[in-house]
Amino acid sequence: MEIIKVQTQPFNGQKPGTSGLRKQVSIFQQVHYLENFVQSIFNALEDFQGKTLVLGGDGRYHNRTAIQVILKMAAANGFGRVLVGQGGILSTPAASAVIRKNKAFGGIILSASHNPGGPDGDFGIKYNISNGGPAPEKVTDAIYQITQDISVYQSIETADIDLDRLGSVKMGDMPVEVIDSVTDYAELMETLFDFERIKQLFNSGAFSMAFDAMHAVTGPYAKAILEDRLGAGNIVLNGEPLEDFGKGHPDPNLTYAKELVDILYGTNAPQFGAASDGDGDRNMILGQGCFVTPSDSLAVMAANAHLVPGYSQGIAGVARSMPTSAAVDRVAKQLGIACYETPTGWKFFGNLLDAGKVTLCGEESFGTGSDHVREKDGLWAVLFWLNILAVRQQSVQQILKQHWAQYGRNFYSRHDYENVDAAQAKTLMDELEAQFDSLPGKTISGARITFADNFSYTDPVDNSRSEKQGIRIGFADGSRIVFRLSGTGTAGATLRIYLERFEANTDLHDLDAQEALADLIQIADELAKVKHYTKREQPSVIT
Ligand code: G16
Repeated sequence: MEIIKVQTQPFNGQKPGTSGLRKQVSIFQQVHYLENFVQSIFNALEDFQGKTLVLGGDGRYHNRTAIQVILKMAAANGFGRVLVGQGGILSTPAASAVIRKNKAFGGIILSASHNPGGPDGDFGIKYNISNGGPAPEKVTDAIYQITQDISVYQSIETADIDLDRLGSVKMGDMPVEVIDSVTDYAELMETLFDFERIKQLFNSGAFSMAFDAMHAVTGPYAKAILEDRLGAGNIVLNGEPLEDFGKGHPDPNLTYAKELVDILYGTNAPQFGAASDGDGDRNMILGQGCFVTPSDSLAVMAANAHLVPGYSQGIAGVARSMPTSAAVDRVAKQLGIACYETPTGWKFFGNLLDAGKVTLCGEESFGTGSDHVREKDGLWAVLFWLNILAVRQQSVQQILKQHWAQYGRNFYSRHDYENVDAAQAKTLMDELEAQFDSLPGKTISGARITFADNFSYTDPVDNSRSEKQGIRIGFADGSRIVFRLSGTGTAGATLRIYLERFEANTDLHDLDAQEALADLIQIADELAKVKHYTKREQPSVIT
């Protein structure tokens, strides 16, 4: 096998964001762009020679091309073998499961998650370590450093392999195994959930569901697990993965999964609805005419984990990202278990999960997961809910209402201003921060501010420190407004405003969240001059 060394020059801006490097496809298509980043990943790693790499992506445009490039570079750089999903497909949680099951050295996942795909859409790449989870900041920082002065990458000259044929082939001297994308993952799910009981629920004749795969990666997984193994019937919508996601925006929320939302809020709605995103790690949970916020979903899961076989022995602790509502904190308190608050980004849960400090974790950004893998997991969350529904024999709405009655309701909403001017968004954040000293003690529209800070986090396992993870404004009644700039967008800046208010009074639990949070929405605008800096009258997405 002849290794070729290709001279190259650094590209600006190859800095991984909240979850890997995400850019427009046209940027990734520049000569050497992908190669530079892949070589920088390899250069940042040590002692991987002869070891196994897992490789797969969400099937978006450029996925197949990138996989062939990475295979050749993996061979030239000395990996022992690569496990690649059939057709280049592996959902993010499935990739995590394959890394763990095969004790691989690590994995490369090609995805821009919920961002649109196609020639005019986005592409992305991230590295996962041997625990199956996203590389921690010290690794992504090292990768970025290397991208800034890279001058050569290694590859081999050889024909592409057939990604659609299962089995072992060689890329140069390196074996490549094309594996079934679903099997390992489906088997793992069977060890966690009561498949028999869920089957009975589907067979009862009184229960049906709709699952929206949004033409993204979960189609084959949902068909294999929900339709074939659990006998749910024909319940998968948009189940064929398409390179441009059918020109949709594969983000499972009330705005972008409108087709599913209309079904669940329409006449003859099924009892349960769910959707997942581009790479299968996010989930949205719906009942008949009812939406479960991701923050509430995490809390309900924690409170009902004892009903689910994989978790019935008890959960060690829970973790949530800082902007996620404190609903799960209340459950943790009642269960007498620890609750950790981390910065946004699944990578921050890795150490807590590895150390056995937490079993369940979740984020307001439609992510929930557990220690079964080291990524958030969309279908896992759907199965978790199905297991709860099968045991409790109640509707989603009943379960939610009883939950609020027991723990109180954390009214919650996130307002996104997408693709606003980046400089203006930064000024908004800077000006907010400049007010920190004067805010505590101040009363705005009847609400007294008790604290204002920029969240920082010290990892309790390795003591690593992460600063400036989002501006928090806290109020005397426990309400909270959080301001953050997204780390996953690729155009302009996306401002996220997270609003939360606790309500103990059951009589008020049926209020619409936007109504219950109206005062805070007004205060957020006043404090940060949101309309002024974003030049928008309304958020682009409300969840
Ligand atoms: C990624 C991260 C999540 C994070 C989300 C939103 O999700 O893995 O941990 O919550 O981005 O991040 P931001 O608010 O910075 O846009 P995904 O599904 O895009 O990989």
